[in-house]
Amino acid sequence: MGAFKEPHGGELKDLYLNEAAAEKEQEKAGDYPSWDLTARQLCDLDLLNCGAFSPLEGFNTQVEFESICKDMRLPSGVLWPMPITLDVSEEFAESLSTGGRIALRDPEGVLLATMDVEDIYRPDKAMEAETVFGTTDDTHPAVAYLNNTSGAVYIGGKVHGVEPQTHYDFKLLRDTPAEARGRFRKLGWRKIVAFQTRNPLHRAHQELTFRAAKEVQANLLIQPVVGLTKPGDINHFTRVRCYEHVLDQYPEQTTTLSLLNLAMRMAGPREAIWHAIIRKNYGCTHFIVGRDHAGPGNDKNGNPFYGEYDAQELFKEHEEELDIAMVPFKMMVYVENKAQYVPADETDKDDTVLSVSGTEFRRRLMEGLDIPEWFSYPKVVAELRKAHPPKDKQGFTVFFTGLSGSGKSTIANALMVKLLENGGRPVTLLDGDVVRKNLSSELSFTKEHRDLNIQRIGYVASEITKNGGIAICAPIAPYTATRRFVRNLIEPLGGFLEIHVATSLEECERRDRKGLYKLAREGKIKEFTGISDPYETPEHAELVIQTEELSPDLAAHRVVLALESMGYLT
Ligand code: PPS
Repeated sequence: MGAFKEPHGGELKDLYLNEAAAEKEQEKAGDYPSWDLTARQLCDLDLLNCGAFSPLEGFNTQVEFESICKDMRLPSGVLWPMPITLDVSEEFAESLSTGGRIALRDPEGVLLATMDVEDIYRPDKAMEAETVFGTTDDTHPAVAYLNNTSGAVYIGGKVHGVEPQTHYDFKLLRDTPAEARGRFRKLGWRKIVAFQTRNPLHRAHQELTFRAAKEVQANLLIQPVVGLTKPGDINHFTRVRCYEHVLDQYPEQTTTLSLLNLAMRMAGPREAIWHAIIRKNYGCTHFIVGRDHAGPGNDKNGNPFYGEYDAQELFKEHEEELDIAMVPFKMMVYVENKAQYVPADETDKDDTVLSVSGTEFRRRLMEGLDIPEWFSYPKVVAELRKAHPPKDKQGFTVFFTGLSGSGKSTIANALMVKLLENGGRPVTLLDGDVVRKNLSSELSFTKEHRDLNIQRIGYVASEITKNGGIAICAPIAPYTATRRFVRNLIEPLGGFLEIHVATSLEECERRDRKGLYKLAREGKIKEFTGISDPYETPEHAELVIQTEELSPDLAAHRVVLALESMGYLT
């Protein structure tokens, strides 16, 4: 690594056609078979087109794919650790033959690129999982993706970029490698150390990155991933606002921020090498590799997929030929008595070392508890709190289920009034009857239609919950699997409380408020729940209400108490 290496060196494979050629390709593309790119493929194509994946010139052919999987190299011998493949469905593959071209489009149908069909092949996915990710355990998100999401056939061939993808957010923070190199050149930056991240940055990260830059006398590029990261990560909109606050903490003119539209694979050591090659393409001379770089978490036995420092070791093996130097990440800890961060291996034995784990940080955020100033910056914490309000500010769904006439609607109405009296959040009641009149007026009471009805209710409730409101649902919802579907849809977005209104069939029939049971017994209403259609009793409801013992008012009060004890109401 030359000490004053120009940051703008190294050949970039920019795959975009010139304007005239792109126009011609646009005209011809109407006749090509057309493929709508998946979210991951959109990211891959974006980085292929702009040269971030140089020296790749397209999606991997079978020879390239197998060579990358087995040897971590392209057939030419050049180091490249990650297969970049275009997976498609069987049907689409059947419509193709080698020698032709296909059109690659975004979800709106905009033509982004065309591609030569050089190769159509069925990958050995078990081999891919084993060689690239070191496991076939689909707790690994990329293995799960391989097994459950990606198509059975891969298409390989050169890509011809027609139009860059439109990004509507943070436009000024998105750079192609050529633009970043140009920026560095303009600034006179000759040594640049890149920091890759998929998480919000706190004080320890600022200390660490700044120290890393000082250590190698380089400027700093914070380059967070805004494409696809690990499922469950904080969305990039929130993170970017946080990064902008952290940027103010570095001395002026030392550090810059640029977003990378990468679809991460969480492949640990191989991913570190891949990240470094991308950063070299961006004109960086150094790359920070930390503990458990791009780690996917634990496997199904609770053990980490990769060793803590495997990524650093693999990097070291290839550092020479990578032509970008590694700056190994030093864990920084806060020493209270010195009121400063120091590398974990440089503390004295009498030091009081403070730490907040990621899990503890998330817990404090979720519960609205104090986050100490030594841990993060107030502006960062404020952004995170806005995006992840404590439970008493989050949306939630109360999902009543029970037989017709069990009292669901009455209790749901009483609950709605109590919640409105409480104030603070908008309340929407999705009552069975009312939904059937509006949202599901064309549906019957077959199993298929009942499921569709509940899925629609679940979808509306999930949107309300996501946006901080309260949804009260009161359908019969007789099937366990469909109720579980709704729970799974909503739980990641806010609270979910399933309440079984367990009035017995005999009591419902005795009350027969709408006269429906009589008609059902007479066979005048078919597929009537409890009479001629099943009701699967909930086994995991948060609350069971016996209306024979409880007035609607008291039942609604019990729900309020349950919501309070779960933290959703104060
Ligand atoms: S489901 O199974 O959840 O889709 O049912 P749901 O939409 O909640 O049903 C709403 C009301 O439809 C009336 N009704 C019937 N219920 C059950 N089975 C049959 N065949 C049927 N036909 C009409 C019934 O009054 C339901 O209202 P509630 O409020 O539950 O009494």
